[in-house]
Amino acid sequence: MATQAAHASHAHAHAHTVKRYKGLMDWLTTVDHKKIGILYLLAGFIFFIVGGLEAILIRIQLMKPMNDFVAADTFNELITMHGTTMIFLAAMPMLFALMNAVVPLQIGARDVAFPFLNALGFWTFFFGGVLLNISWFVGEVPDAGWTSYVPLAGPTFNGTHGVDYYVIGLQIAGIGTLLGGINFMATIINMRAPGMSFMRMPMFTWAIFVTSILIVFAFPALTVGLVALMFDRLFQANFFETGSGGNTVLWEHVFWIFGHPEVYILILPAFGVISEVVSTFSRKRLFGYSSMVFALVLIAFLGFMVWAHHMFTTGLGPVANALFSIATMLIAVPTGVKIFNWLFTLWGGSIKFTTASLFAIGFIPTFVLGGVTGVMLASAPADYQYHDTYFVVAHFHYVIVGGLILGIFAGLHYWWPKMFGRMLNEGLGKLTFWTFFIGFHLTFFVQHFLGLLGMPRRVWTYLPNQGFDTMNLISSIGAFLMGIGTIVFVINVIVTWAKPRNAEADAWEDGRSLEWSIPSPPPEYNFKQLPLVRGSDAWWKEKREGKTEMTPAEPLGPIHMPSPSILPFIMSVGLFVAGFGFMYHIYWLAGLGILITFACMFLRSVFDDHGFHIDPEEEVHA
Ligand code: HEM
Ligand SMILES: [Cu+2]
Repeated sequence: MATQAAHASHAHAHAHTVKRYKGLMDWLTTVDHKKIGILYLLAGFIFFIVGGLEAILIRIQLMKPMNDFVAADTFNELITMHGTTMIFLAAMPMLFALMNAVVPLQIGARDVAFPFLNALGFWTFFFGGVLLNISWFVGEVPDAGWTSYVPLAGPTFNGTHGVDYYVIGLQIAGIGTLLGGINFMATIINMRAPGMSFMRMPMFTWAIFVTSILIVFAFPALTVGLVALMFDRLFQANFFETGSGGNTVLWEHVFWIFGHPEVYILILPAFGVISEVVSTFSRKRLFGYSSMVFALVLIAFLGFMVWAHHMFTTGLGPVANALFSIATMLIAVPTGVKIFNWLFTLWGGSIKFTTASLFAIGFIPTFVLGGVTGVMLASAPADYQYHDTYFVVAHFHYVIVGGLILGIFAGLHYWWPKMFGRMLNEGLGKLTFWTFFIGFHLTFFVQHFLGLLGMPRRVWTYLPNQGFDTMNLISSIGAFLMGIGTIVFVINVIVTWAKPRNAEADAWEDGRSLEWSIPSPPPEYNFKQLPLVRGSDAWWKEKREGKTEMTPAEPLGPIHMPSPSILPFIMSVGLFVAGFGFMYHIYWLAGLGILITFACMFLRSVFDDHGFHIDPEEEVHA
C-alpha cells in the first residue's frame, strides 16, 4: 500500500519521506480538500437518503386518516430523526462538500488553511452521525422533535437513551462543523491568490465566508445547550428542571439562538450557488455585485436578532414579540435585493437551460414563496394561529427544500464536472429536476392550507372528514415523486461514473471564476503556478483578452503539500467510543475513548509534520 516518495530535489529541502496511500487507506488518511469534499458528498447524500426514507414513512402514515402504518411512538422517532438527520447530517455536509470542492479553487489556493483540521472536521461529523443513527439499531431513538424541547427531552419525561444519542451524536458532529467554520474563515482571509481582493471574490466564496462566520458565532450556543442537557440527563444537574430551580424556556432560547442562524448557515451557501449558476448560464456578469455582498452580510447580522420569533406563543410579552417581529420582517429587505439581482442578471441574458440553471431558476420563485410565508409568520399576533400547524411545516420546507435542496442540486450539476471530470447526463438531469420540482410543490403547497384549516404538526394521525383527507393524500403522492426524482439523480451518477472522463477544464465554456481555468478534476496541487488575479470574474477577464490560461503569479517550482494522516480518523473514533461510554455510564469505556483522542492530539503536537514536495511536471491527478 505505502509507496516511498523521496523529494531530495527540493532546494533547501530536508530530505524526508512521506507515506502515500492507495485505495481505502488513501481516503481514511487524506487531508486533500478535494477528496474531503467527495467524502462529505458521499456521507451527506447517504444521510439524505436516510432522512428521505424517514420522510416517506411519515407521509405514508399521514396518507389517510386514522392510519396505523407505524405506531405513535415510532412516528415521534421518525419526525425527530428526519428533521435532525436532514439538517445536521444531510444538508450541511452536502454544503460542506461544495465548500471543500470549490472555495480553494475559486480563491486560487492549493488547499484550505488547516488541511489536518479539515479531515478531523469530516470524521467527527461522520462518527457523530453514525452514533446518532445507531439509536435505530439499539431501539432507543430520539423522539422529542428535532428541537428536543425540555421537559419532554429531559430525564423526568424521557428515561430511555434516545435523547442521549441526539445530545452526544450532535455534540460530536457539531465539533466538525465548528472546525469547518474556523477553517474556511482562515482560508478565505489568508489563502487568496495575489490580486484576489475581497471585492473580487466570486459570490459563492463570499457566501461561504459569511456562513463560516455565522457557524463560529452560532454553534457554540448549541454546544453549550447540549452540554447542559447532557448534564441534566446523565449527571442529574438541573439546568432545565423547573422543580429544582431550572428553567425550560432557557433551552428554547439557547436552542434558537443557534437554530435561527442555523437556517442562514444552510441557505446562504445556496444563495452563493444561485449567483454563480445564474451568471454563468446567462453569460452575464452578476448584477449588483456589491449590493449582493452587502445583502449577505446584512442577512447574517439580522439573523442573530430574530430567534424569539420561534417563541411568540411562549409568553415573552408584547414588547419582546414586537421587536422580534420587526427584526424578522426586516430580513425580507436584503433577501429581496438578492432576488431582484438574480432576476436582473437573467434579464437580457442569453440563457442556457442546463439542468443546473433549471434548478437555479426553479429556486427563485419557490424561495420567494417560502420567504413570503416567513413574513406572515413574523407577525406575532397572526403567529398565534399559525404556530405548530402544518402552515409552519410548509413554510420551512419551502425555504429548506425549495431553497436549499434545489440550490444543492444546482451546485452539484454545475460543479460535478470539476469534482469528477465527467459531465452528468443532461437528459436524466432534466428528468431529476422536473420530477423533484413538481413533487416538491405537490407535497408542500397543500400543507399551507392544511395548517390554515388547523391541522397541527407532529400529529401521528387525524380524524376523517375534517377537510384534511384529500390534501394529505396529495402531499404523500408528491413525496413519492420527490423520491423518484432522487432515484433518477442516483441513476445519473451511476451512468456517468461508467463513462470515461469527458469534462474540459472550462466544462461549461462560459466559466467566469478560477476553478474553470484548471483541469477537471484538478491535479492534486490545484494550480501549477498560483494565478495572478487582475479583476473580478478573473478567468472570464483573461479569456476576454484571448488568454488560454491564467497569468502566473509565481515561477514554476516544487510545490509544498501537507502529509496524509490517520490521526483525524482515530481521534474521531475515540470521541465516538467516549460518547458511547458516557451514555451508558461505562466509565472505563468513556475513559478509553478520551485517552485515544488525547493520545492522537499528543502525537500531532510533538511530531513535526514537514509535508512533502511535488514537482508540478509530475502529473498527479486527484
Ligand atoms: C425530501 C423530502 C421531504 C419530505 C417529504 C419531508 C416531509 C416532512 C414532514 C411531513 C414533516 C412533518 C412531520 C410532522 O410534523 O408531523 C417534516 C418535518 C421536518 N422536516 Fe422534512 N421533509 C423532506 C425534506 C426535508 C429536508 C431536506 C429537511 C432539512 C434539510 C427537512 C427538515 C425537516 C424538519 C426540521 C422537520 C421538523 C421535525 C420535527 O417536527 O421535529 N425535511 N418533514
Ligand atoms: Cu427562525
